[in-house]
Amino acid sequence: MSRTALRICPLCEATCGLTLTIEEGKVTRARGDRDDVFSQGFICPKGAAFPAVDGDPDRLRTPLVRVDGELREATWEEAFDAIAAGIRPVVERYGPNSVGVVLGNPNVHTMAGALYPPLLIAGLGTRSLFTASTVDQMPKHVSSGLLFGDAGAIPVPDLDHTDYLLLIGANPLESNGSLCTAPDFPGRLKALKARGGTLTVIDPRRTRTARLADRHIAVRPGTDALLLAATAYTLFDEDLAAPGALTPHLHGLDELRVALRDFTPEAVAGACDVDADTIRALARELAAAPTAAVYGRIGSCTVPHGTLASWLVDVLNILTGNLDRPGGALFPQAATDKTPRPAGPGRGFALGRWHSRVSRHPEAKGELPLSALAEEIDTVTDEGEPVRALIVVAANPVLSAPDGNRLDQALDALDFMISVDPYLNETSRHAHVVLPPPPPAQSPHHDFAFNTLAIRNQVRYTRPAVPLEPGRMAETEILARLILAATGMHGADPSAVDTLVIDQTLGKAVKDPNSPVHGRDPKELAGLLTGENGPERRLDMMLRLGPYGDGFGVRPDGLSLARLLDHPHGIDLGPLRPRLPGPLKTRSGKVELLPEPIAADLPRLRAALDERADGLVLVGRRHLRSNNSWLHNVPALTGGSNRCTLHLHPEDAERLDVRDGMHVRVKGAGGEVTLPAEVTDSVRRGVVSLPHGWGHDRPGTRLGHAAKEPGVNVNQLLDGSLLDPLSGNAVLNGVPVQVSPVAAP
Ligand SMILES: Nc1nc2c(c(=O)[nH]1)N[C@H]1C(S)=C(S)[C@@H](COP(=O)(O)OP(=O)(O)OC[C@H]3O[C@@H](n4cnc5c(=O)[nH]c(N)nc54)[C@H](O)[C@@H]3O)O[C@H]1N2
Ligand SMILES: Nc1nc2c(c(=O)[nH]1)N[C@H]1C(S)=C(S)[C@@H](COP(=O)(O)OP(=O)(O)OC[C@H]3O[C@@H](n4cnc5c(=O)[nH]c(N)nc54)[C@H](O)[C@@H]3O)O[C@H]1N2
Ligand code: SF4
Ligand SMILES: [Mo]
Repeated sequence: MSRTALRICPLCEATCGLTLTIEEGKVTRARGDRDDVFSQGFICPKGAAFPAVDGDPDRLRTPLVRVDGELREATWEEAFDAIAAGIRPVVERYGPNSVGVVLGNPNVHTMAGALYPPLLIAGLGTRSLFTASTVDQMPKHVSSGLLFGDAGAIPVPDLDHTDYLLLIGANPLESNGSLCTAPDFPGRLKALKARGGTLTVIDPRRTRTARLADRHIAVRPGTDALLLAATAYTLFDEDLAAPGALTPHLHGLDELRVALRDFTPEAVAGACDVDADTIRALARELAAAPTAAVYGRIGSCTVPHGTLASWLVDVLNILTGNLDRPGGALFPQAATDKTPRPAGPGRGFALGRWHSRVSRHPEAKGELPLSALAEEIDTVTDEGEPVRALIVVAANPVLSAPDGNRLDQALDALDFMISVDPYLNETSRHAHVVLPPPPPAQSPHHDFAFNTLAIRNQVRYTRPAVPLEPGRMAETEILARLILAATGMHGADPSAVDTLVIDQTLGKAVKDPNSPVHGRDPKELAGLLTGENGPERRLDMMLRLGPYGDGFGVRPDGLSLARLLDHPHGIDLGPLRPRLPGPLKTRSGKVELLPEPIAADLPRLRAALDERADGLVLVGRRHLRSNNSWLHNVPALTGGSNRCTLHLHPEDAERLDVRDGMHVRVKGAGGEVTLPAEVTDSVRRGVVSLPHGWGHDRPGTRLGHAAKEPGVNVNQLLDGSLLDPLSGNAVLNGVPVQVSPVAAP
């Protein structure tokens, strides 16, 4: 007997709706759901491999607990007993900051990851929080925080309506898009061209995306902030700056003009290796396009001037009048967003409210740099306690963060470590307790994060496609029990966590004059919530209080969980619409064009005008059939062109006496790796490229397939000292390396 069930794909940010075929409790096939309101049937090779990802025999089935130095299968009760016994003494003896929390990328792809980690951090009261954001998009949060007063207010390019798209350091043909949720990104780029629009791509590699472009600018890695500053300069210089309807919402336009005056196209050309005419042409095209959207991603964030580049992306959107207008870059409005408050001054965005203990890195958005995790564990200072216990949820920093070898040793020295992870991998192998979440088919799904970054407002929810296997525990329950065990309430009913959140949220809402439930009785409202369990009731509450919600009966045709369950393929909430000044939470109530921390960082950018990399620099790359460090164990997604090789330009290869397929040694500040070279002119001269997430050759893991073709860990080339100072984001691109040929092993 076979049946089908719907499941939103969790394997990238595109959030496609899938139709799963289920035979005898196992997922045997995945197709695109043609009726999905957002993805309309699109699926990529990764989504098609959902059954293999879900059914990977190496996924852990039971918790593991370390006994006499060895990880052994255990019951859930034993695992949570061990957690309470392991964490509490550390908190009580050394204080809350001695317990670190590490959150990895899949937390934005699970309901559990959205709903529980904030409570874990608050419950512990720890400031030792490290997440994948500081090896990714933290610069964008910081620039949004400074410009708009809200680190979460990230404008999204209006892909389906724009006339001109400028993509900077993004390769959506492989990544399927990021901070821009758009099922079938490739199809949407082709549609842009088909309707006569223009695509410009800035990338040191001629990627599949760059091949689609009308103009490809192969910038020198790490210099985008200079290039964008010169583009903004040109808009002022040629009287092309025309914010139009945005003008009343702007503060600091004249100061911005003055601040950019040194960044002429001629001044930046040498550093960027882009001629001044190209930069002027880019500025003129942006200004002339009826609508245009500027968008930057990994290549613009994971670089020394990541925050400045991210800021300049929006500066260009603003100067050309394209922020907050259809066809430009707009702020989505998700169904679970908070009730919009009336426009006006807000509390603003603060940076550096505290600092890391060892290198004194400022916090950003409550986080410390993931690059600093190892030193926060292994270095003793006069001030404060090192991190002695670690709770890792859905993260593999041994591969995804700089200097994995040092982190490997640091993790080994911890008093206690917990991993919530389906795999025994490079990171979780150090844990004292491993808590495995069920595979995705057994988990419910709603995209709390990505709906706030989607190119169309829409809402979807899928219940588990297959019931939990015997012995499994839902990840929501795992995290709720983990919170209780780690905060001194071990053994309490896990639903108490959800009840607490619901009571607090409703208690606040009834006191908020802008809330649709102002003045009502929170107990009555809690009684109205529907859902089969705590997480569903919380989703119901958020939907009903949200901008499209039924307000608990105030707007009878508004959203609720029940309404959503009646629409299994989702509910479309329309195209992105202008929202300013609504999203602004700066103290001035305006867009702050030249915030003080940005102005203070400009001298560092000015100094970069004279920098010239004389040797090779390293950049990353992603492959369509991969996802960071954790899909290399699925045979259907490895092999072919998805290999860990060093891309090298033919002229560099010749100079170094390297031939295609030959092994090369790559050396960086943090170490060296040896791997095959692939000679290709898809990288520009002076640039080599290595994918991340590889290096599956450490002992004590259970990744049978990945270990056969382990690849090397690119992040071993980094020593963790290179950061964007404003955001604490790791510099992963534009890193100096040396390459030399070696005899094949
Ligand atoms: N050099 C270089 N390094 C990079 C990058 C780069 O471009 N270049 N990219 C960076 C970026 S953008 C990111 S986001 C980070 C990612 O860094 P991480 O978040 O550390 O890495 P992932 O490989 O995504 O691993 C996540 C972990 O989650 C586990 N997992 C998978 N599904 C689930 C689930 O449903 N629940 C739970 N609890 N766990 C799950 C996996 O087994 C894996 O151990 O890497 C960064 N590192
Ligand atoms: N298939 C697949 N999809 C993924 C992932 C994956 O690992 N595999 N990871 C997911 C995650 S966690 C994220 S954050 C997103 C990332 O999504 P994207 O940002 O689209 O990802 P990348 O493919 O790394 O594209 C970054 C591009 O920046 C270029 N680049 C490097 N340095 C510079 C520079 O200094 N300047 C400029 N202008 N460009 C530069 C690189 O050559 C590369 O082509 O992808 C997500 N989707
Ligand atoms: S594009 Fe992303 S969300 Fe869509 S099927 Fe592929 S991996 Fe899944
Ligand atoms: Mo990421």
